[in-house]
Amino acid sequence: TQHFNRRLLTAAWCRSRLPRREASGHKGLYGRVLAVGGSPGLTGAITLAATAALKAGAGLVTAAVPRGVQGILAMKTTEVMTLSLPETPAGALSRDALDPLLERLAEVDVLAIGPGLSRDPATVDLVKELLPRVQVPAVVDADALNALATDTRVLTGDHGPLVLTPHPGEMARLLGTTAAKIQEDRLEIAAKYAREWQAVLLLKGARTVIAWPDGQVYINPTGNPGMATAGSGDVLTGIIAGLAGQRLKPGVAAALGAYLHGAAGDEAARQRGQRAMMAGDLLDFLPYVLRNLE
Ligand code: NPW
Ligand code: AMP
Ligand code: MG
Repeated sequence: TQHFNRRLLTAAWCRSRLPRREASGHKGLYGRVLAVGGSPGLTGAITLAATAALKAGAGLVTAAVPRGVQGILAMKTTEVMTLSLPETPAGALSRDALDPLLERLAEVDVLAIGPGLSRDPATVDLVKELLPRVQVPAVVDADALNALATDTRVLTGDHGPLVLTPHPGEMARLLGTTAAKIQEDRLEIAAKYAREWQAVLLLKGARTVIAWPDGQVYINPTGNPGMATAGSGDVLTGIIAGLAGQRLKPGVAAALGAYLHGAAGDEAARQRGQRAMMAGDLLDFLPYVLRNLE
């Protein structure tokens, strides 16, 4: 058995780590976020993630998407900027998106990648070539995790600071096992692979586990089953990226993000009910959760 410290996240812990808003602050100070994802049929995921990053306090957010869905993103969002990238015949990001992405990454503070990206083989190759070359903190979710599951050498090799946010199904793909096996041993598995991959590993589901590469493990008490709804995880990805953009360490951004996301879900459940609530409601209630925690 391995050794790790486990702690339940508290409001006090989170409050003391909320990024400050300096009187003389400007948007560059609060972080430039590049959110990469989206494909035909999955445009909501990247919209939710990019919007969540802004609502969590990021200064500037750009959604980098395949050319064919750029207009859709621009229509669905207002404050989010868009970057149009080369696409495959199926409309997913192509390998040719690598250079423009690397160019833009030189100008941002944090990357979020995966929501709605699709599992197109060309996109899978793109993710595996891109991630080892990213130096800013990267929040890796959804189909970007599925891409890494085809070859986990990206995780065992040299890489910049990573926050991996798998749900049990995605974690099972990364490890070549079943979601049921992951659920049997959530804490131990999260702690083990955070160490092994030297990444912050946030394992989603009721009582989300946030494991740091140094062996510390946090458990999130907020959230409810109303959050088992389409796009819920995409909102979490954006919140964490938005917090990391405000210069929080990746492990702190992940833990605080999970807490705020769950608290927004709890407020959404209180006001709208667990059955009816949707991922967009988490965006609606995040401002109140942030304000009340201050
Ligand atoms: P089962 O068989 O259902 O029980 P996928 P996805 C399992 C985008 N989205 N405990 C689950 O198991 C995402 O961003 C776009 C146990 C199933 O096998 C991605 O890009 C939306 N098992 C893409 O769609 C809104 C669990 O995992 C598998 C589990 C696909 O993402 C929706 C399902 O995972 C979506 O966010 C748990 N707690 N949780 C949009 N509006 O644009 C999950 N599983 O196949 O990776 O599908 O998560 O929907
Ligand atoms: P995803 O499957 O990527 O959309 O992520 C789902 C999000 O909803 C994660 O943040 C989960 O932790 C959260 N969630 C799903 N089901 C529950 C639950 N029963 N209790 C608390 N949080 C949940
Ligand atoms: Mg998801």
